[in-house]
Amino acid sequence: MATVFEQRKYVLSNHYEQLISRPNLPLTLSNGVFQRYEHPILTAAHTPLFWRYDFNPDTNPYFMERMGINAVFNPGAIEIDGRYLLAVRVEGVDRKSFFAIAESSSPTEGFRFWDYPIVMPECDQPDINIYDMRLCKHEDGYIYGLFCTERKDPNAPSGDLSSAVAACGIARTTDLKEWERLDDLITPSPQQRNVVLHPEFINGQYAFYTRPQDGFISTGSGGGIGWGLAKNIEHAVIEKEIIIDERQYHTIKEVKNGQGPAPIRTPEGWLHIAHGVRNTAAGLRYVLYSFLTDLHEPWRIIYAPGGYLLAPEDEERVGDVSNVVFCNGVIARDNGEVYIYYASSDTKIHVATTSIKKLLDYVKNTPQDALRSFACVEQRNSFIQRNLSYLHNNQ
Ligand code: M1P
Repeated sequence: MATVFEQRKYVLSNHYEQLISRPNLPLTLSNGVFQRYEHPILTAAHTPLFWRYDFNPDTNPYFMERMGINAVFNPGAIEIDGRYLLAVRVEGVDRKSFFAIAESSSPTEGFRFWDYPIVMPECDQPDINIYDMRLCKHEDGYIYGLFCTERKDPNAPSGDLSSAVAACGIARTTDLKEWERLDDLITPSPQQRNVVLHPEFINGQYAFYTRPQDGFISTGSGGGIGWGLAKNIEHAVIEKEIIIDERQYHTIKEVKNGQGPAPIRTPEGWLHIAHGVRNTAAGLRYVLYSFLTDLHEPWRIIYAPGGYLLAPEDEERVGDVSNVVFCNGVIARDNGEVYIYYASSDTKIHVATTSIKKLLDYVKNTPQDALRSFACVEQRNSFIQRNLSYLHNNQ
């Protein structure tokens, strides 16, 4: 008769293989801007069993989970030689995040984690938690990973075990396996999160989208997506930081916002995906929005559609931090296809597919936020009127 160990190992291994090889079909209906899929592409259950279970029957006769994984979310993304690679934020049950690469030959299904998570070297001042890596293939030849490094606030009063300081960690690689850690980014702001490297030199310097913030959670006076240049990347210092996309009262980004992945180069400008946060009686709500910046001045917004591009829907709305979608990874292929990798509620990872052409159409033809109900009704009524007169004249 099979032992408990053998039975459990058999059942769990079968279930795991079924999950990993499950097809993921596009949903039938869409808004035409992007296409959602029926399943998340990665969940905690997709992490290898040998990350979580001791496979030795002598030391684990009940085949118990020894080192659980709580969630996988907020992945950076890159395509290398037709392989789709995600630098996933993996969170253990101990609350600590780390990075691990998941790979597939398909952009929408079949992602498997590499055997080992990334060993990210530490700086002189060790990180307590690292997360949300933005991958950027820079024109200097390296792949950079910019991420949030979080450490306990040294000035927190005794007894305050929550206050933390967020900064931008920088590392580079050529193969996503060996990483060289560089100095953390220095900026005029006390804290930073959601910092993203621009893929090209600007005036011979490294260019960054930033998100200055006064505190760990609250952006305080430092709201908005910022922009700054640094002379070198090994000891990157931004001396002058400007805000290029401000938070705004009673919009989807009234509380905070942040650049998502590195922007996508298109013939008409740089396409950006970002997240905006508003307050509700049920807490913060995170949505994705998009805008276009000038090709030669990537800090200057030339199209800013009003409202959100993608908001949490159905099961995406529930998780460790509910009512959140967050994106720090996108793959834009040479043939114009775009894969938006987004996480829901700090718990799992999904893909939405679209194209450069569709996103350009979206950013150019979606009206700007009119900012007042009266103006929004005017905007919508003129839209309805154009539609009705078109329908009337073309029946
Ligand atoms: O919990 C939602 C998100 O909160 C933070 O983002 P922001 O700094 O914009 O508020 C990050 O911790 C992010 O990882 C998380 O998904």
